[in-house]
Amino acid sequence: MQKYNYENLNYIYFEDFFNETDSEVIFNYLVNNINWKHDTIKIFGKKHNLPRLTAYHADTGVSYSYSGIKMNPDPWTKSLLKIKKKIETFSECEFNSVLLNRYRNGNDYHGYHSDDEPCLGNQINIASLSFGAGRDFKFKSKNLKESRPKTLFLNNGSLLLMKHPTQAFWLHSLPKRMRLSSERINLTFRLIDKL
Ligand SMILES: O=C(O)CCC(=O)C(=O)O
Repeated sequence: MQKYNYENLNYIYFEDFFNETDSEVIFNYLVNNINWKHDTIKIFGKKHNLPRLTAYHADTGVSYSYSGIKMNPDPWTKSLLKIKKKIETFSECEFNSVLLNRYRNGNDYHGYHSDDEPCLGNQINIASLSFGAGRDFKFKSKNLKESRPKTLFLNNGSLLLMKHPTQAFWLHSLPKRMRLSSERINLTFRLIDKL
């Protein structure tokens, strides 16, 4: 387990949060049982497909809006709830929603952003689980003087707990990896204010 807390970048990375067997079972469950959507976003008035598939599960009435997309929740499944409980016990944080991202191959990606929407409050802790292909994950400071990004390699079965105040000071991204043909699924658990 790697703990990092320096210059407001505060995270815990747990490489083997799930063992290989459990990770494979969970990956297959997610591929076959989640209702994956291909959303579009508008950039300068033009519609673009998101470069990944997504899904969103949460407590009743807990919707999530980001980048102009409003996600209404599907209910928790038994398996997602079991995973949520395990993460809550480990992190001592409470979560009421999970955003799922499915990267079909190395062409799918997530651009730099921070998860700092007002509905997340001002003490934001986010638990991020990875299954399938390992991918680089980058942190970049919002302070332009510190321009060098930091890279973490997110393994199959790993947990990255991004703790307060990371989202206020750092952006993160999952860059393209052109030669990669295998899939990765990411689950980010959040605590969202119910409107
Ligand atoms: O796939 C990842 O590891 C990143 C996901 C992410 O940044 C997000 O859902 O906000």
